[in-house]
Amino acid sequence: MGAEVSGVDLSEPLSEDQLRIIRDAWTEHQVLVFPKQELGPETLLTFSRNFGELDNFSSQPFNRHPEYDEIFMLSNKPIDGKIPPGSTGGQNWHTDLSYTTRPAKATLVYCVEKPLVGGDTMFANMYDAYDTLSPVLQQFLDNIEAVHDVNLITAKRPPEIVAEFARLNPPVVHPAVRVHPESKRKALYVNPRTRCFVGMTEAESAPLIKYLSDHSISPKFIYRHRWSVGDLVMWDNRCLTHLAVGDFDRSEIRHMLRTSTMGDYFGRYEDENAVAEQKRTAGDKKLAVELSTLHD
Ligand SMILES: O=C(O)CCC(=O)C(=O)O
Ligand SMILES: [Fe+2]
Repeated sequence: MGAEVSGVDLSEPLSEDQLRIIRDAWTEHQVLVFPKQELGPETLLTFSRNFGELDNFSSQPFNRHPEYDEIFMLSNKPIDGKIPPGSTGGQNWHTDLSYTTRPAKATLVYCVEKPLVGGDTMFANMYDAYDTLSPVLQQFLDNIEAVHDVNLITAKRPPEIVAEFARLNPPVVHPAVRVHPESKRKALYVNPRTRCFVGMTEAESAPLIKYLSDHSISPKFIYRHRWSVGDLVMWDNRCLTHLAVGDFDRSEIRHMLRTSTMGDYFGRYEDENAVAEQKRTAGDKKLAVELSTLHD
């Protein structure tokens, strides 16, 4: 896992040949690092679109780029004197947007500014995590689903943002093991943001989720990226988990731009009826507002 790609300028349009080489290398290595790139929001978006339709981060009530819906800011750089609420670090191991019904495929992060020491990103290989389980546990996991819950994100954020984040993202169900559409390999899709297995109690699920989460971050399954300014790192959320290490001096700036491509796979809400009801009442309220403006 992890490969460095040199000899390409990502701010320029790429040929089909170059893109094929990048896509193949990505399938083979899961994390690609493109050092010494000079990208702005527009060129980052153009490059990212080569790997799929971009998420507009409507699931995120914070840290969105003021001009570009499809860019999320991983940044502790003050805006109008205030540090953004979702600033990086202090999170748990996860795979991007697993708390939505359409989890991310690729995530691309471009490093604009970084602290002198720390602020690395670590990646755990969920193919290896799966492959090294006993056949009996593999078979058990192959046949079950798990609930992913945004409330299990451990990041320090103001309570009103946490509440809005949860309102936007009701719990969802995904298989505990996913087959990667390109490599055809099985990858474990359980991590510390998994609340329980479908059909099992939380008490029954918790020790297994903890075991799998701990097992999947064995040092031999890890690539740790130590950032340099100008790095573009692109990873595959279908077969990896990652962690933004929150060990840096917060008086220093860590400023990165992120895009994510939307996955081809769809999960479902844990409680479809409650979500339909929530949408219906939200729709009713909107209709009431529209009608009242009509009458005015
Ligand atoms: O800041 C990082 O290194 C990664 C942050 C992250 O995990 C995310 O945005 O999903
Ligand atoms: Fe992430």
